[in-house]
Amino acid sequence: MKNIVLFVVFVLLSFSVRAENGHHLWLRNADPKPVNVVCAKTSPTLALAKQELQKEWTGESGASVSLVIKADKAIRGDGYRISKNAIQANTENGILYGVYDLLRRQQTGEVLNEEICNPSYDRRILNHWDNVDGSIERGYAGLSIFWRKGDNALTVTEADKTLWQEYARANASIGINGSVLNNVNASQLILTNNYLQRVKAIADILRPYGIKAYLSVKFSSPALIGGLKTSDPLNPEVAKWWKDKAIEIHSLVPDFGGFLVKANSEGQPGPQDFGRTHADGANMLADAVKPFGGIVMWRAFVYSASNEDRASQAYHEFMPLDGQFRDNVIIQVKNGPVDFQPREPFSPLFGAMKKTTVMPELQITQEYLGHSIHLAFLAPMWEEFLQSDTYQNGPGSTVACCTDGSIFPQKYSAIAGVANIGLDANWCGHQFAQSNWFAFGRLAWNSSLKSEQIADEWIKMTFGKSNDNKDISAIDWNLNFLAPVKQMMLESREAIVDFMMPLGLHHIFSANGHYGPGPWWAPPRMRKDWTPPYFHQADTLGIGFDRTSTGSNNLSQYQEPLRSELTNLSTCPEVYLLWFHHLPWDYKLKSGRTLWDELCIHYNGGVQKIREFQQIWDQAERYVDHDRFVDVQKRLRDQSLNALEWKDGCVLYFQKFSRKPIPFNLERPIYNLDFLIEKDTKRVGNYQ
Ligand code: BDP
Repeated sequence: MKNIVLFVVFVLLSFSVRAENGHHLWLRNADPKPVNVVCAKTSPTLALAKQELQKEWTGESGASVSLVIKADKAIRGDGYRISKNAIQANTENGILYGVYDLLRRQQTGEVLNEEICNPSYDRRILNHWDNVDGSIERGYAGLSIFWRKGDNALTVTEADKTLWQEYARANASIGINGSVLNNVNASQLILTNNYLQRVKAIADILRPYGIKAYLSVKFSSPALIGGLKTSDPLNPEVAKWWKDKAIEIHSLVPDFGGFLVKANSEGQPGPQDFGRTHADGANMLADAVKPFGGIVMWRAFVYSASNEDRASQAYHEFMPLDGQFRDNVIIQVKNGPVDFQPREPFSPLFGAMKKTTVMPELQITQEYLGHSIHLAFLAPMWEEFLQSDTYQNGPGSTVACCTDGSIFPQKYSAIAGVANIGLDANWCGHQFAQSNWFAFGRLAWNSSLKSEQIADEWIKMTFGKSNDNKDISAIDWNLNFLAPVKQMMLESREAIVDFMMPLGLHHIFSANGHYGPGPWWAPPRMRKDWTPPYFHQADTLGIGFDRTSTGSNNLSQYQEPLRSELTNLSTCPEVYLLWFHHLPWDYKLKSGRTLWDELCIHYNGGVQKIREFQQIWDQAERYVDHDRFVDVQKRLRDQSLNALEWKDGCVLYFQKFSRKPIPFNLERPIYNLDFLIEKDTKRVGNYQ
């Protein structure tokens, strides 16, 4: 009897824990009302649309909603016309997106008049850097949801299917319609039949949710698994091998989306191994997938150990090829020219390649923003990037406009985000990291959305139902939970920039973990462009990377008048100062203070912000379920400690060059530099 009681208690406990462990993401409606859904057609996708309405409806009780597929020129692609009681679209996916939108507006209380909503980008894709052994490159939320190792690695279980379906639903609810299922550092195994069978199983689950599967491929696959002597893209046998492979994939996955390729980058094979160009390689693959409507996303993340500024290399490699790519090739370009730093200017390739389709690649996983420990809401970073004016087609040529088809004629438009999803119960490691998955989908759908709105929606949907049993009024909740938490989210990325690398500093991480500070990190035999001193260039005279014409001249890759604005010290935004300029320690900033003092103030300000976030969150306890509250609270404490290490490490290290005091009104360092360096060396080894 005692055992039975214990068992019941255990079951109840595990249910309540499960209920609020974050697994339900932003899809956690608790109180649905009856609704009558009218839809003349039937299909798996329409059935889902209907079911979602019936399960989640919180509009007027007993209302009737009609779902209508009807051609309408004002509606583009998977867009829809939405009103309180009807959704009209050209496609089934459009109906599904309209349904999720309607439900979202019900939950967030947004007023809804009749409206047409069209997607900014046609292809809104997650890139999973998941390895076929189940590990995830730069993943901080557990192992892969798609792959695992071991004897039964390829057996598809019911648990797999459930998880993939939950994943698909979450994606569809925010408009994501593509998933690249494996790492850009791809294993050739993915193209073997055993693995393709599992790809088929995944694609079958994703399909009704309107999501296409894509694969990353290794360029040398023909030689590695096809028994060919070469993988030269101009060799007819190689081209035939890829054509046959595309046929095989399409026989299993009829709506297969296409390939993503990292070639001749960081040791990956590519066409240049055979004296061919990126265009030769990409076009050969594009021809293979063309008959099935597939695309090739060819990454521009290329750089070598040459003397050329790393920020300039991709432009030099790709610009001469502009116009040489097939129309189903898209060049996938990271937002910044270096590598997903907490802040970078946009890559000069945006808008510059006028005869080639270009798509942005964002990083949702927080490789450089504190992994799953730091609270970083990334929508402000992406908004800043998408709204940056490239001037490539006159003023107003924002990155968004240069990539979504509104300026350049292009057959496809696409945007990708490197996923932050793993097997962790809450999918993303940090509860707040879910907001970045959400934000990516929302911005991919509507690139002009404001971060504020996205944060507002996410908080309401994610935490709005937690206080069911508590006596908390809407006014109280809005004032004392929604407003401060939203403020915290909106300031969180800038706080990280401040305590890690303010004023345009970049890539001053220790070793390749990309987590803690390491401005000092420069093992003698390491490639110079992989060490922080290459990027910060601190010396007794000053600090920063000179990218003007007296330095690397990377600025010449930007269009006028932006080039002059960034070159001219009086107009260069201070957030990019040390990205583009090497400046003396006593250079005067707009505040009237010296560069050194201002640098210290930013580092200090970043630390103080995280402490403010702790105060905000501690006061949120009443409004959040216990598990999620404690989880976030713990991580904020760790973030506070990390921020302090960053500040003390960087300020004390740079002080060796500036030889100036830390402004006396700022908090004093509590760490010694030697201690931090030693701690770091112990952690990463000394790489001799
Ligand atoms: C870098 C990551 C590395 C990736 C690479 C890429 O550190 O793990 O493989 O980007 O994007 O940021 O290919």
